[in-house]
Amino acid sequence: PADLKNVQGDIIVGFSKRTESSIFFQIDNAEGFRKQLPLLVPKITTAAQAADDKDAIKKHKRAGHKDLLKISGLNIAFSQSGLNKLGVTDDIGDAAFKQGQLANAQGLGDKGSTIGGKFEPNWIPAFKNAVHGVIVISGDCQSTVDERLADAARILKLSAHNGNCHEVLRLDGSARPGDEKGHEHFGFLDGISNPAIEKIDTKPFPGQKTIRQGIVLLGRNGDPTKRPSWALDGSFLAFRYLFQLVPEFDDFLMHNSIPGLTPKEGAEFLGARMVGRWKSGAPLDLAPLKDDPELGRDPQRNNNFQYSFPEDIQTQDRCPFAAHVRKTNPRFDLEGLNPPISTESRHIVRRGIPFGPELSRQEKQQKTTLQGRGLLFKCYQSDITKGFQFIQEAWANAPNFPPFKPADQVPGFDPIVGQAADPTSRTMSGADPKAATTNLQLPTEWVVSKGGEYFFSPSIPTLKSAFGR
Ligand code: N7H
Repeated sequence: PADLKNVQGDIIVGFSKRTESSIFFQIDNAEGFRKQLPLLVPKITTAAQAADDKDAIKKHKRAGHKDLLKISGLNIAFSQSGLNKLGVTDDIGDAAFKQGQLANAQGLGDKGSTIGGKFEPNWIPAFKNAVHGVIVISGDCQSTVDERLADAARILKLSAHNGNCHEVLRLDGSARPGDEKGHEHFGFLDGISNPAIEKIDTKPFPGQKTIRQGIVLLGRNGDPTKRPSWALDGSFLAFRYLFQLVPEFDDFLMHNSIPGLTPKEGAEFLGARMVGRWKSGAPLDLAPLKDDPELGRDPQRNNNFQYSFPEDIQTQDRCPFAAHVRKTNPRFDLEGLNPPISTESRHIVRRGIPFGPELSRQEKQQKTTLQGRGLLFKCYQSDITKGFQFIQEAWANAPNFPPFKPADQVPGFDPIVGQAADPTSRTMSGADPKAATTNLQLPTEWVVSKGGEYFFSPSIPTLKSAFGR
């Protein structure tokens, strides 16, 4: 098994964070960069340190302190073009990573236009040019992050003029304020369900799936692919810059409020049916009719479901087949088949953070987004082709998934992140449990992709030896 001291900390433990910045860079001087990289290693947060930080925060809270403990984390990862630039050209064995996200944009369903036979996604310019790597820095506040960044920039010679590398984009995320802490911008509690990793997360919560280390770490048990030796204990990071149209989402819920309830309750119910959880986090599979905030916040119970109630298997009574959490982690929908279809290799470790301001009064009144906000989506896996890319393309964007449902109830698209080539086909069934065969027409998109990239987050020994070169 992997030694926690050898693995970057955001992968298998995760940073404790109020705020997080991602600094995307291009390498200008490969030789200089390789020389400096080992010097950055003492500044990199390992999984062992991230675990200690978590314990320290728990103790700090338990001791009754109200202030935030000063904590930060720093990790680094490289795209295929970045590895090429560094002269690291061995085949790492993941088609999606090697291709890069820009070439995958159309496959993922991102919107764009075809110019001269070539597809151009509606992405921000930075992601349409080469991004060689990303430094991810988290902390209790912005000044902690800035301090760590200044340190890393000095070591790597990250500079606009005559450095080894220069910044092409910086994206800042932060937890939402007050009671919305831990909730994403549509208002739903996030970060509830992540897989437990064998021999690392030894006390999984009820219902939490334990996966082999090789599903997240390259070269470990469960990773069937032949990898270069420098890839051991690294992980792929899929980064997505996803904007969320919050007032438009809220307005849709009000307009399509589920009948038989007050308009507000019906809107809330519809939102829950789309996500598969109530805003509190309570899963529909356990609380199908009414929110249960206590269940939502209880880690002993809020993940302990499988879509395995007898009535789940052929109906959408408790949770729509297309609900975001059911689409992206179908549990018993595949593992309960005879013979079972294993979902182990489809698991990803999610580490996103929201970005952008709270809704303004004007946005609420006009029911229109006027300021950019959304999710800096990040997930780790040992294979992007089997993980993020597969979940997006073969599940969220696939109307017939999950399989074996009543013939008149095609699940439809994941209403949150499912992307349809033809927007008129973007529908879901089962939004209203009392009219499960009715297809609800969804707007073209509420989650708008403005770019992203696939990165490889190397082990500590590999960083120390600058990929053994
Ligand atoms: Fe999703 N949301 O607010 O609706 N997600 N997600 N996600 N997501 C989850 O269970 C959301 C996105 C997964 O194990 C929750 O921890 C939003 C992408 C997976 O039961 C909520 C965006 C992909 C899970 C959201 C977004 C995924 C999951 C419930 C974009 C992969 C775990 C909290 C802006 C392609 C499912 C929780 C499980 C959970 C939302 C993106 C995947 C509330 C707003 C792109 C695997």
